[in-house]
Amino acid sequence: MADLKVGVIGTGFIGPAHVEALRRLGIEVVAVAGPRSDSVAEKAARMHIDKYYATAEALIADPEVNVVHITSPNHVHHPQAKATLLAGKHVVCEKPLAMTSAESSELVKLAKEKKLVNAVNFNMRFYPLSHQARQLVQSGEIGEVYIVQGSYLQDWLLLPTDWNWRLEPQFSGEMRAVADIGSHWLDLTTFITGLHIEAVFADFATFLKTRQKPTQPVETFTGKLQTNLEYVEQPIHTEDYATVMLRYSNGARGVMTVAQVCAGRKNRPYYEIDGAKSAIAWDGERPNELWINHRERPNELLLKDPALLSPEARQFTSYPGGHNEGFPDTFKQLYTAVYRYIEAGDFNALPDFPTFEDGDRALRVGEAIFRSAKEGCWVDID
Ligand code: SOE
Repeated sequence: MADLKVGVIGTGFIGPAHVEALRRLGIEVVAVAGPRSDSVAEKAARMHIDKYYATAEALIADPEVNVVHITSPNHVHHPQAKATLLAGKHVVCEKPLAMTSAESSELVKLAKEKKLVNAVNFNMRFYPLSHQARQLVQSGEIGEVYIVQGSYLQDWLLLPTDWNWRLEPQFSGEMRAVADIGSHWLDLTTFITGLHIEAVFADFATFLKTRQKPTQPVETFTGKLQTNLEYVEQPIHTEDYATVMLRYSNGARGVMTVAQVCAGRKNRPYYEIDGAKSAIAWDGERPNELWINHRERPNELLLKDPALLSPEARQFTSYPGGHNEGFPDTFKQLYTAVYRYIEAGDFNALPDFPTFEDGDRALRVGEAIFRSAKEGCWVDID
């Protein structure tokens, strides 16, 4: 991968996670771009990256850059991904891919026309046990899937003084918890089951109708660390909470609850998939454990150990049993798949990572969820 040079747009919480993961694979990050020229210089220096830009456009135009990672706020994902593709460069874009399915379908089409690699950063697929769960379900070991249930809970937006750009629709879009973390849960369970969501029924709630916006910028998750800030009261219209009922293509049913106001849940995706023969369950706070549950014999607890995993799961595992792999490792494993695909250069081969098509589908599901929450009815997925 020597000739691949990467530029990363965004130097907040997730941007550095992309940089770190790429470096663990020996992939060179030659430039970063940030929204505020003062902090991007400091962030670049902290990451030992020589080149930095005050605008995404300048980074995309850099002739040395041939792959762009987009980790900026949601509202600029579409224009930055479009500019990257038009510049003839491969792109890895954080979720959600765009603000609307009209934008995301344009990106799918353009990437196909340009024959450029395109990925959406649904990194949770790359916990080793996510691939193991997929193999268990899709090989029929738990039988026909009846129920897909679970939640994704956090607490970093619990307090009225917790603030982030995700609370502002002009940056995040018309939804918050569903777009930010619901998209992960829906992509992960779709990846594992192979089932497509056909219809949704959603209930939203905004418990904090107003919040205190700090008078200076605050990065994701860092609000908990800051004190002595000055605040301005802001009205809030996006959802703190959502529960979504799901109907799947095989007649299975599901339910997902997402919220970022759940004290003590720091970052906890959870699913249980119940089949005709057995069930599986996974807790993101214990990502190296997978429960395999039975009716007529003792339940099993599978600990992440490459020696016990399927070949599909083993290829995305780097450490032996008992050496836990977590959140940062999922970025490394995702990029292992993406950059292996770029290196192979066969753009007709089926990608083994989430692409813009997955990002586009996620937006169509999100738009149906938003409509259902507004209209109070079942909504079919377009
Ligand atoms: C905040 O909810 C956040 O950083 C998400 O935006 C990420 O996608 C998730 O992986 C962790 O939490």
